[in-house]
Amino acid sequence: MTKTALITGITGQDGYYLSHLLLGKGYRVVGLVPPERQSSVAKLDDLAEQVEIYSVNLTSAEALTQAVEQLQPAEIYNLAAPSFVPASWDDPLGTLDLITGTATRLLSATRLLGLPTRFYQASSSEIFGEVRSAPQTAETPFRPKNPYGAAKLHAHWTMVHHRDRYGLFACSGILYNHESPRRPPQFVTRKIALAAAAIKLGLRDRLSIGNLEAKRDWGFAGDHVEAMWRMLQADTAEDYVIGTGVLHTVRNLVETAFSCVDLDWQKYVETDPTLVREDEHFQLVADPTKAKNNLHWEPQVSFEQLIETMVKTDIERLKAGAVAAMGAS
Ligand code: G4F
Repeated sequence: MTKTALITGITGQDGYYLSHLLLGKGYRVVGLVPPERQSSVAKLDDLAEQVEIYSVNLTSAEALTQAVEQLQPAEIYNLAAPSFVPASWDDPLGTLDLITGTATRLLSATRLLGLPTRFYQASSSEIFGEVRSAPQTAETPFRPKNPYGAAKLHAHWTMVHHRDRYGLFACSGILYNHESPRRPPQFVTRKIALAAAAIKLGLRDRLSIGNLEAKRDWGFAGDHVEAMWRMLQADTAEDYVIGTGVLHTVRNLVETAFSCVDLDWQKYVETDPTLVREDEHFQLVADPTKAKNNLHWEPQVSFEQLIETMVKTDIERLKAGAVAAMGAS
């Protein structure tokens, strides 16, 4: 029988790669997209015709319950979130409501309807925040440092409560940074890839960046969504950290991207103190051993391959006039 997968946040980067994976496995894929965001369905490109889109207000418990009842999904992937971390300082309450509220409403719907639906909660390394040890596992203490991380942690605990108290098959994937050519340009990998491509083509001449010494565990989004699916196929519902286990600096990222187009980054890159975030001395890096052992999951795409693909894709897009040369700052 065809399995139905319900995805919130389907029009984002991860929604695209997850839909692609699930369609390839024969799932019926249904995305819940708020009425005011229907135009974003075009971002699914070639997949837009292959998935079903339901127009549903994610802040309405009634609407979400109706959708779950009607669709009886085998799996729910709750990916919806405003994902740019600095923006969460501008709207802490809106961030909390979308992230925690949607998780809570979906978990409650599943429980109240008594369905055997398996539930994936998109969590984030931002829940670890001010870490005192590296690398991190799912057992590492949580000390979020911003409203985004706090909201993701609240959603994580809500999921744990539903698993413990009501026996739902629910899990969190605590994902580290995961990137692709589909990443919006305000995120640092895409910002740098797009700038390197545009400078190579003579479309701009500078890149302003924040802290060059900031470090992240950057992986490929296509690899990370595979881990989401594997978590829901496991015998037991458990939480996993998902990352490469390797830290790189923003400086490494810039060097790698500019070397893909044979440019000396130091001639083009300037630092802008207004883009530097406070408190970034923490080493957010995954220990993916549990995912390797239990889920047989390992990242397939290296940091260098990822950045090269992003830069080359942006060169092709710029040549085709399919993207503006200036990304967000
Ligand atoms: O690309 P970023 O903006 O991603 P960030 O804040 O780490 O968050 C991403 O990953 C999290 C973990 O998976 C997710 F929860 C979250 O939703 C999102 O997907 O910044 C990456 C690093 C930071 O250390 C930042 O300070 O790059 C540093 N950085 C340095 N210069 C910059 C810049 N980041 C941005 N966006 N722009 C800069 O000019």
